[in-house]
Amino acid sequence: MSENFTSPDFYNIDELLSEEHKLIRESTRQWVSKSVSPIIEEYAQKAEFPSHLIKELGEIGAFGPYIPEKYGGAGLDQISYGIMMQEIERGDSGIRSTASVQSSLVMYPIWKFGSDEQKEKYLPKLATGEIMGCFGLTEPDHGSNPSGMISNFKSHGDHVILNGAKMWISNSPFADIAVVWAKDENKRIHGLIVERGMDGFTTPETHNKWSLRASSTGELIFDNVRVPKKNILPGKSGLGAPLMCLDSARYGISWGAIGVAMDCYNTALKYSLERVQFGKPIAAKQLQQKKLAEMLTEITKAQLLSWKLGKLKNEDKATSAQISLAKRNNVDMAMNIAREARQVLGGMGITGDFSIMRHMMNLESVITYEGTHDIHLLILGNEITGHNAF
Ligand code: TGC
Ligand code: FAD
Repeated sequence: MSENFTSPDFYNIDELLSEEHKLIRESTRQWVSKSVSPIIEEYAQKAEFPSHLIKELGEIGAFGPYIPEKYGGAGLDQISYGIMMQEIERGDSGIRSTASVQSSLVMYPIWKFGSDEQKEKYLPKLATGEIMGCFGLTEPDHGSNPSGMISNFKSHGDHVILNGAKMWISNSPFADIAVVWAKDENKRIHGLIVERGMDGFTTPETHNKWSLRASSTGELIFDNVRVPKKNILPGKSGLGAPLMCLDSARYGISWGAIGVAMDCYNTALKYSLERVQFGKPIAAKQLQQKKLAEMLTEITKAQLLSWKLGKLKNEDKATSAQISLAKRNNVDMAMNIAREARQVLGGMGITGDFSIMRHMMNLESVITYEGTHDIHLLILGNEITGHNAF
């Protein structure tokens, strides 16, 4: 990855960005080039999360960019949030995961559905990274269908008793708090803030991943955990509450995927200009040019999609189905570009000397989490036809 990375901008999309957007992009890009790119391959090879980046992510404003400043956020717009996710995911999807879980899945629900006391207690510390959070929705037997969840709590004086298990939870092994979704005695879903150290609450790590190796993933186990009632998010209940958080995170992923695609495209372009076979750079061969031309076409379409979605989000007009379309399209686009770019590099493409193979493996998680590729198709199918085919 080049120190002086310049993003492809074939349609002058920069004209659609404000000076502030471009400054945010430049500063995030510089941070990624300085702090992420040089170390990330080594951490991925070791399957270790680079925890020293947490403080720096807080310093560059990657935790809660659109959360109001009075709660420690940066008070920026949705396009700024997207641009930050794009630049961070250019470095690695796992680092973007950490930023988007903290922002969209932990800070967002506390900000949107939390009490004043919860907001004041948690948001400023989450914004700096002094404390880290995770989001527990998926269960061993309920992934695409979270409404079937069995995690539950029963009232017990000023506490509730929480039981159940969550699986595939980003950052759970080191998180200080977990925003957990569970059913009350009436089978209504609520969000609860569970703190590390509460008796009966454990977070075993998930090992042997070939994807998102520089991100820490684990379980959340609740064995009669006593959670104070004041830790329940009072502002919204029902499945719609966690789905609103997912809308915010899925939007950020639509931008993040563009960052991965840009990095793969740039790496393939540079390599194809330098690699000589049959007496010429392979960039002079029609088949390689087809790959590069199609990559640039797809990146350009994705850029326009996410930018327009960001405008709609700024106006609070983006629908869930529009967000599904962008997440689904852009992650698929990035996967196809990573595969093609890997081939442009021939054998070198499989090594850790280049970022492409790591990106490609990471994308296998990104296309699965936050709603699988097929679930987003079904969300669109439902929107178009009015028939729920889940
Ligand atoms: P359904 O009956 O359609 O809806 C239930 C209630 O929710 C409302 N609703 C929404 N509200 C806000 N935002 C949305 N996007 C909403 N979608 C639906 C809906 O109106 C209804 O409200 P009400 O008042 O009538 O009760 O629900 P369903 O059970 O049929 O499921 C719909 C489906 C399949 C789309 C949903 O379950 C789904 O999206 N499944 C995928 C699960 C998923 O994405 N899990 C992600 C887990 S978190 C994660 O992966 C983090 S990775 C993080 C990282 O590392 O970056
Ligand atoms: P399943 O739901 O079992 O799906 C298996 C296959 O069946 C998929 O291809 C799916 O598309 C398909 N399928 C399912 N239903 C239908 C249907 N109705 N029609 C047709 N096909 C269908 N979750 C969290 O809550 N918090 C996190 O922080 C988090 N982080 C994650 C990090 C990683 C690295 C990974 C891999 C996952 C993470 N997840 C997290 C979980 C993720 O959201 C789920 O893996 C995802 O929602 C899919 O659920 P599942 O794995 O149980 O697959």
